[in-house]
Amino acid sequence: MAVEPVVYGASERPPRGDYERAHADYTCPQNWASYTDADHDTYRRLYARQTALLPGLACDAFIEALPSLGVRDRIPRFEEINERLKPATGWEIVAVPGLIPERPFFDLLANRRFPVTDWIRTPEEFDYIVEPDVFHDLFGHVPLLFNPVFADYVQRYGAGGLKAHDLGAGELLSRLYWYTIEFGLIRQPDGLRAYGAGILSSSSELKHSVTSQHPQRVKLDLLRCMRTRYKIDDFQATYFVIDSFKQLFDMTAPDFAPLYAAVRSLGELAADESSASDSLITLG
Ligand code: HBI
Ligand code: FE
Repeated sequence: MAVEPVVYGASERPPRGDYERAHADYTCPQNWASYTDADHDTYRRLYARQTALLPGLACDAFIEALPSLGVRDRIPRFEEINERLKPATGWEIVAVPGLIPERPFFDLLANRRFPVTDWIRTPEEFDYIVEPDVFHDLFGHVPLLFNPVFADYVQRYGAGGLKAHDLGAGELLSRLYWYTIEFGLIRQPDGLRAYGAGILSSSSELKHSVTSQHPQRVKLDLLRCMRTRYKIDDFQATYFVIDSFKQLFDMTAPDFAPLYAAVRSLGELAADESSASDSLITLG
């Protein structure tokens, strides 16, 4: 099927996957047999490198859930993960050819179906890739879907996204996705840790997000977050910090429509801009 370019973050990019194979809801078969030995080896090497970096930087809930992905020496079959995931939190992962348009994306999340890109980066892209590939989606996003409270937040996010899309506020909600599900930090009793998939699947941003003095870290406030633009191809200049997944779930219970109006009247903030009302989180 012909597919319109997907707005992912602030830029439109031609989609990379094979969308001809996608159904109307953009899901497609994983086609596990099509992975090459090089693909499986890339996954194995990415998994090994990333797990070695987690202690002291990734949140406890992620480290605890990671083994639920199962095999680590090859790309897992999605149905193998679903056999464990569905009973755990009612979620299942579905294969997609890559980035998909906003509305079908929100619709999948609202129905506890997480879209996982079916292709993996080339060995030359080992250290960095802008678009999400199967390693980013599986390693970064799927483990926390085994955590009941976080899994409920992602479903609530999807439902909110559908409403936002119909109100023309999809970009504002994509900022909430960006600064929580992709790049969120959480304060644990033993210190700051990462829970965002974009950080957890990055060999360089994981340490940076939790230990660097350079970025600002702001206590998550929905309005502040939705006012804040983001960069998709560099470390974040601002990270938003929560104290628990329950806090994240509870704060997204009310209707977002008043927030959209407030963003419009207060105006937007650049990714590295600070705001007088920020509650800053300092290191150490
Ligand atoms: N599509 N497959 C996929 N994965 C994403 O994370 C994704 C997407 N489409 C749009 C999107 N994310 C963001 O713009 C959301 O905030 C809507
Ligand atoms: Fe992602």
